[in-house]
Amino acid sequence: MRNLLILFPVMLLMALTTSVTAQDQPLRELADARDIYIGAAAQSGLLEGDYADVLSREFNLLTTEWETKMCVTHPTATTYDFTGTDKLVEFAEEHQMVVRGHTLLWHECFPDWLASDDYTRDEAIDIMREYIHTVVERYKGRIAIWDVVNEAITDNGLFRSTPWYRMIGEDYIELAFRFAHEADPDVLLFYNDYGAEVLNRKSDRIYKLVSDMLENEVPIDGVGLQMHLQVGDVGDRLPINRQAVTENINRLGDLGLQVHITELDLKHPGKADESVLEQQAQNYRDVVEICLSAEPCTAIIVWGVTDRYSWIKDFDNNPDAAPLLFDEDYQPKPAYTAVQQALAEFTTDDQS
Ligand code: 9MR
Repeated sequence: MRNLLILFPVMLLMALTTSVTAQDQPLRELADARDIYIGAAAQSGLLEGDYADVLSREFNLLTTEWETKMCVTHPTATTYDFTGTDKLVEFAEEHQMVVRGHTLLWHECFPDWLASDDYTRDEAIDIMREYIHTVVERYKGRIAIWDVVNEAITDNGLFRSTPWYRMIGEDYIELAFRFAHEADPDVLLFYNDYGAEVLNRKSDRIYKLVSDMLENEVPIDGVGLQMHLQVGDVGDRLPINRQAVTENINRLGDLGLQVHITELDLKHPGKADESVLEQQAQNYRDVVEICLSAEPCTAIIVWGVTDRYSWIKDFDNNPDAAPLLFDEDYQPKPAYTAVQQALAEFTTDDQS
């Protein structure tokens, strides 16, 4: 009896602490407990004050938003510039965050010096090999995951006519993965694209691309689904159909690949009123639940820390765009709470 009397307050305290921490736990602690990554895209020029606090408190993974693209890292034929990437990698290391390097080959941010297409196939392959080796070897053991090729397939399921494609041909993709693997055999290598979340012509073509790569023993570890979505897109009967996304993730998983949700944000027209923010929160919850319910999905990465610096503002010419988890003043939005709750509470039993 005496034991029980002593134990009771201790148990009460434990129960209270558990319910409080479930509410207040940073996203990264909840994600760590599930052994998945929760990440954000980041920019080196912003790494101070609230931005740095929120980024390091909430996320266990950092993606380099634009400073590791070729036009930045290899601006002329004879020079490299790693200033921004170095700062991001140092910040991540200081805060025990994993780094996702984004991205080695992309048709945008393609350097002018290489843009003439005036190279033979062999010359282009040599340039690519030297470039990939230089970048990947520099961050060996520090950048754990690379988006090797970004957006190489069109919405119609064709090879996009990128400069690399024109200079080298279809096999530029597999060569890029082989060079990255040579440079760092331990790094995880991803193909990344948008609009391939559900089952459609594009995701079918990507599925074939990565299947062929695996058949040819090309080192590839995963596929990134960007998920630049619009509020109202995700749901059981909506364009980003939960079941279709889950099927898509699982078929990639059946090949032995991981899937990362790499660039998640949810835009909306005009200003976001309370009901838009609520719907946005529900959509964020949907995406997190999709990832948690599909075993191959091992990372959810939002495309920015705060609405203040989202790319959507410029892209949509909408100064009121609020597509992320934290508002302009770094306050958590309903979307944040939804992600937090889903990470804390979701079980596959919740699915109908
Ligand atoms: O958000 C990125 C923005 O800051 C850069 O100016 C831009 C060009 O480098 O790239 C944006 O990120 C893109 C990503 O790399 C690939 N998928 C689409 C993203 C939004 O355009």
